[in-house]
Amino acid sequence: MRVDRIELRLLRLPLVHPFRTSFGRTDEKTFILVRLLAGGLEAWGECVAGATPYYSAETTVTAWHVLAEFLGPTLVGLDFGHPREVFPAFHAVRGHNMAKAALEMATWDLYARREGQPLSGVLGGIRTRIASGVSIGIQESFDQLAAKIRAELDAGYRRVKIKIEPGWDVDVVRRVRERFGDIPLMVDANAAYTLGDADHLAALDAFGLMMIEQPLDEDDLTDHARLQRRLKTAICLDESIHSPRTARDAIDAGACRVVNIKPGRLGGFAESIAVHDLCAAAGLPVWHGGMLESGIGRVHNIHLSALPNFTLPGDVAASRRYFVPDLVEPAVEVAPDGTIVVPTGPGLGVEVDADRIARATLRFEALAR
Ligand code: OSB
Ligand code: MG
Repeated sequence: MRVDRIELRLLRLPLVHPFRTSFGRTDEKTFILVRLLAGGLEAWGECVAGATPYYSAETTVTAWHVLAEFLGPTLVGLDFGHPREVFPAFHAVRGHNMAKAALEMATWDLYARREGQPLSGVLGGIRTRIASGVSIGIQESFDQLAAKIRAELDAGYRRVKIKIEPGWDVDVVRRVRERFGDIPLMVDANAAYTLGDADHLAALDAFGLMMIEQPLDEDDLTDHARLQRRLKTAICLDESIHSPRTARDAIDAGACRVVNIKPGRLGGFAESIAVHDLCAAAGLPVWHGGMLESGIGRVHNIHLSALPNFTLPGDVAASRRYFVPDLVEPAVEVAPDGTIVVPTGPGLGVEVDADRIARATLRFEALAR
């Protein structure tokens, strides 16, 4: 298989609701889409690098640079039999997993379309529907948070994750439990704490959380292991897990009991499947994270979530929480039972709306063989 042409587009889309975490606030989404053309077929990928380097080191500007100057030329020069050969072909480029993933995931879409199979089928998915949860940002007040939780539970979502930071944590969780009882609840700190906060975080043990996500620094497996020994609540790692090797090291160190898989953070689907399989073998459940993706990245995530060890509801939710209209037809919807259907058509299995993409495009570049 050879890619004839790669198109890069930088898009900006307003978010339906601003999203605030311990690392910052997002009002609009700036991101790169990649489109591959090969043998009369087209395929799509979405880069999850953001406008700012606060979740990870990559940004839309670094990703564009690495895609246009290094990864794009490598991919157009590559004759590959299967998309699992693509990530290894990018080996000479250190890091830049989000840029790598955008192209790699598009090659899986291309391969699936060529095979006439849904993307989930070529990835090894077994589910026809996936369980959906929501990630709720830091709010101005508890009442505002409670209103959001009420609306998401009413929409059917199967688990609620709330973002925490110092000053918006134990008391908020206590009040959520008082108001909503025994709902499936977890928290995400996005690395806002240090091991010195261990006693404070241990106060969360009283509330029966499903897990606490990424309490400490991205590169600190050792302190996560110390903290995990101190807590009854399971630690889930997000930012820390950027390769199958870091997943193995985290598991061996006892740094977590659950793993959040985001293909953008891991460099694509092949590496995500490797982490999925490694966690399954070690007896750790995984779930699919989200990066406020447009419909294109969102549908990629839905297909990967169909793999067997995605046993916990993920952050992959309905389009209407993020973008109205979305870039795909039909938009992603959540059923009243909190599930999302895995599309069954070839590749992504949804239509991409070229006009909406054109209207949101700020920058364009094409690379050809
Ligand atoms: O930590 O999971 C995270 C969004 C952007 C960056 C990091 C994270 C998130 C989310 C939102 O939690 C998940 C979503 O709704 O897409
Ligand atoms: Mg997270």
